[in-house]
Amino acid sequence: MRVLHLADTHLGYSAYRKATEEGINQREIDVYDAFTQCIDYAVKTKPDLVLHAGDLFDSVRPTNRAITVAIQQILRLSKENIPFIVVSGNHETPKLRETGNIFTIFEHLDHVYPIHDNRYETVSLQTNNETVMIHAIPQCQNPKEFDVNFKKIALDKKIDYNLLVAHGAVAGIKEFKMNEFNELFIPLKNIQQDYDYIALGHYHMYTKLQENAFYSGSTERLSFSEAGNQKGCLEIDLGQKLKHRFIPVNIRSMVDVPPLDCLTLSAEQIVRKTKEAILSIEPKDKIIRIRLENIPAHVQRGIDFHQLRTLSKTAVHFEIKSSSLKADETALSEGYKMASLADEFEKFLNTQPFSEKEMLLKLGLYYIHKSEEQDDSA
Ligand SMILES: [Mn+2]
Repeated sequence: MRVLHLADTHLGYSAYRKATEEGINQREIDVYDAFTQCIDYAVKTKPDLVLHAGDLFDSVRPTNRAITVAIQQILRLSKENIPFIVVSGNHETPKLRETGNIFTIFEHLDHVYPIHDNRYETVSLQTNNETVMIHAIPQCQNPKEFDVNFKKIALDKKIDYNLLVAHGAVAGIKEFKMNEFNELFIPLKNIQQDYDYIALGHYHMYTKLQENAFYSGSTERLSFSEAGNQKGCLEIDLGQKLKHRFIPVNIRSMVDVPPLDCLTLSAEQIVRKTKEAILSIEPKDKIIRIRLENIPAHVQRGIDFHQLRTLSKTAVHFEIKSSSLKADETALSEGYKMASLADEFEKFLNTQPFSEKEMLLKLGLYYIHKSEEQDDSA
């Protein structure tokens, strides 16, 4: 029996400002494309079933476009008679039950099994004379409810395969968490039962937890912390011995350049090194982050950030994160006392190269006093 396992497709996610010619956010399109590639693979290779371990959508109320993409792609599986079992993840599960789950729109599609009602459900199928039971645990309202659901699981030893599909952060020696406020933890003991396969979602990095348990990871890179990860889905062969194969999708390059320590560098050196980094990346169509750390305050002012941005304008997204020297910051906050707004304004004006300082000072003070009078009378 062959199973395709995917998770964390986050349909409806968008980021950065770059838009397509049609005016749609480029990253939103990228995310749809990655999901579509997984469905392409399923349609081509016809697995016995497809498991989606949650966070199909990025939010509780996905846009019409995200819903349309989901329906279109899931219908392709349905038409091929490929069962699709999907559990609701923390991103699409509403905090209040009365909001209703978007997964209800899948309820009347043939061969589609959306599991979203905050409770353990099973799906029993028969394919090629083999029987399989899928134990599915969606996101729940709280950790206690989640735990109670795991305790309800009963494996059926009479059938050929028992599979588990769940969404959450497995916690044992290491925690596979995303640091999201509503994430739920799956104690390692809950996945050490006698399952033939455990399909997990939530953690975005493709990870083998044990012989029979995997996170397939997300299908696109949703933050710079995922810059180095390959993305895709997992093909599982459940024969005498479990075989797994990672199926990579073709996605946009994301480059997170290792931070540059600028403590002892001049502005010119920083610009030169950053230029070199940009040119070696070949920015076109890529997503790039460059971090400049510990820049002394007086050096920071001499860096031509505009010039560096121009060099990378063919990128889909380019950001320079610069942090000034920590020591400077503390010195400022300890030794610095804020004077009155009028005094601060006068001091500031004296540092500026304007020729009509007298007039600006008079005008500025007039408005400051007027505003303070208003505050007093309010
Ligand atoms: Mn999640």
